[in-house]
Amino acid sequence: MPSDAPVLIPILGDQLSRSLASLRGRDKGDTVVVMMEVWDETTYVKHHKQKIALVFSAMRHFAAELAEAGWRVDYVKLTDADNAGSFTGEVARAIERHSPREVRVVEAGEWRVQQALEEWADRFPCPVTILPDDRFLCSKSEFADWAEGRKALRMEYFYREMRRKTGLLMDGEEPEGGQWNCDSENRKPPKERLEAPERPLFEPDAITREVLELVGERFADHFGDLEPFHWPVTRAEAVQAADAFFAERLPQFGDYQDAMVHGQDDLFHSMLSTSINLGHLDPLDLCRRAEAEYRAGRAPLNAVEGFIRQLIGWREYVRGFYWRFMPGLAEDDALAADRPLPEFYWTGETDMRCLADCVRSTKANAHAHHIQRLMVLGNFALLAGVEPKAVQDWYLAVYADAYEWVELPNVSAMVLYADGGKLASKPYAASGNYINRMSNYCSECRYSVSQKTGEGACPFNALYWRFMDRHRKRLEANPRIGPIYRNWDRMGEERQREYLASADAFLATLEPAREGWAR
Ligand code: FAD
Ligand code: DLZ
Ligand code: SF4
Repeated sequence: MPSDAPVLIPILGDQLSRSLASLRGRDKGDTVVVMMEVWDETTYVKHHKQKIALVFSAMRHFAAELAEAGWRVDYVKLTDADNAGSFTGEVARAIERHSPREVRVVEAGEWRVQQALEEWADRFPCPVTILPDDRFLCSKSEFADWAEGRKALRMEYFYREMRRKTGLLMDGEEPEGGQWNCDSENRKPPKERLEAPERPLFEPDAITREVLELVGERFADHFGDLEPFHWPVTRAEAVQAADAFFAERLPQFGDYQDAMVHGQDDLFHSMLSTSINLGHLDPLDLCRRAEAEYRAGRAPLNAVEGFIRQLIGWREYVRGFYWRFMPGLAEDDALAADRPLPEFYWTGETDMRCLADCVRSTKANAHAHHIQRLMVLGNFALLAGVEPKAVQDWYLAVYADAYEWVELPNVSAMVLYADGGKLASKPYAASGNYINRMSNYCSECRYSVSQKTGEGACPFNALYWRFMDRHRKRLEANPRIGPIYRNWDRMGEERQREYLASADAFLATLEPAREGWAR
């Protein structure tokens, strides 16, 4: 190996941070960065077209910025004739081109990819160093220490640790305002004419247009609309999106965090998850900015605490949870759910207005907000007993912010209770009442939310009781659910039979998804 052999730094598509551990402090003259567009990553599930375009465009912009800053960047396009199709294949080719003295890579976000990285040391002729991804506040080992010996891993207690660790919204040893969690102040139903300020929409530049053309040609059979495409694809654009969120949406983010309005796809949400997950925005920076808005009196505590809780609470927590329970988490099926995913998850063709609107937004924008994902799309999959693998594939395929480390705990544990309750103290199961309270969907739905059984009744109502009845053995002892069974028992057998018959009749109308949508 020549004495001037460089260090090879592979950067994966969700590692687009200038302060990435593998780049930090490195001598540019002694380094080759390799970035790779590969078929394996685009097709391990058939991602929404906008997600592929977003990742490729962001990667190409990042490579150009690194090159402009003086780094030597070797960028492999999907269309390169010799493209090996996988990270391992492409790094092997890069090693042939550059004869590096070492490969240094930051650990992968997804278990699947990390397995491949861990084989590199045996496969390649030079040493391979895998660095921890320190863009997270809580390392994998810190989470494991926190989880050790606990029977239940409740996010709330983890979150308090993260508040103490960062000092965010702390008043000495106590939480600012006297309570850790303003969740109960994050549930205002939408007002008649609830309208959120427009968010910045980014027009595709020449790099993005080239990518859009590529995706349109090569991934035509993937789910979702490719255009209009307005995602931020650079750090500068992501910062602009964050600025607009803090200035215009944050103050009402708290009140309407759980609200849903037909046709309004993001309300007061930040729409920053894609930029955070790609590495363009640092979650801790965002939390500090949110806190500054509160301290300056420009945003109320319920908004700022709610936002910070999502980032240093839920986001960090699900990442720790993922690594603690993989690979088993992907196989969990505590409720033995075995129904195929209904076709309407892909087409949006259903008379259930709430579901149709959530799928519409998913298809058009590669996005739906949290309560749509949890309490409409997720709630239906839970109540109908859809098999976890099919639900996981769907969520991983359809959202522009989806990476397995964040998608899987949300889907398997939070939505489907497939982990048997390690994450949530009870299933997030709800009847039509909840959706009616938190949205304006029901007033124009062909189903009646107040009707409990029969052909015109909101299907969520009977499905809810069917779910409760089926899982009584497991759930009745749960102090948060047990009392619900008193209501069920009071109905009497005949009424119960009507509920169950209604649910079964509805389920019998569901068309299973055709093959080939997700994989
Ligand atoms: P905001 O409402 O503005 O929240 C701010 C930020 O908090 C988000 O950008 C995100 O980074 C973080 N956050 C909020 N909730 C969660 C959560 N439950 N878990 C982790 N981070 C959270 N988020 C993803 O980033 N990728 C996914 O693949 C993903 N899959 C999900 C699947 C299901 C079934 C559910 C219920 C939630 C999922 N989420 C996922 C979490 C959440 O829905 C999205 O992060 C959010 O909708 C993104 O929009 P936003 O940036 O406007 O979020
Ligand atoms: C999501 C994605 C896609 C669609 N394509 C690529 C790609 O071609 N090259 C790449 O480096 N990353 C891509 N990604 C993101 C990766 O899937 C992501 O970095 C890993 O899954 C993290 O473990
Ligand atoms: Fe959804 Fe039921 Fe309301 Fe229709 S009535 S929008 S199906 S909750």
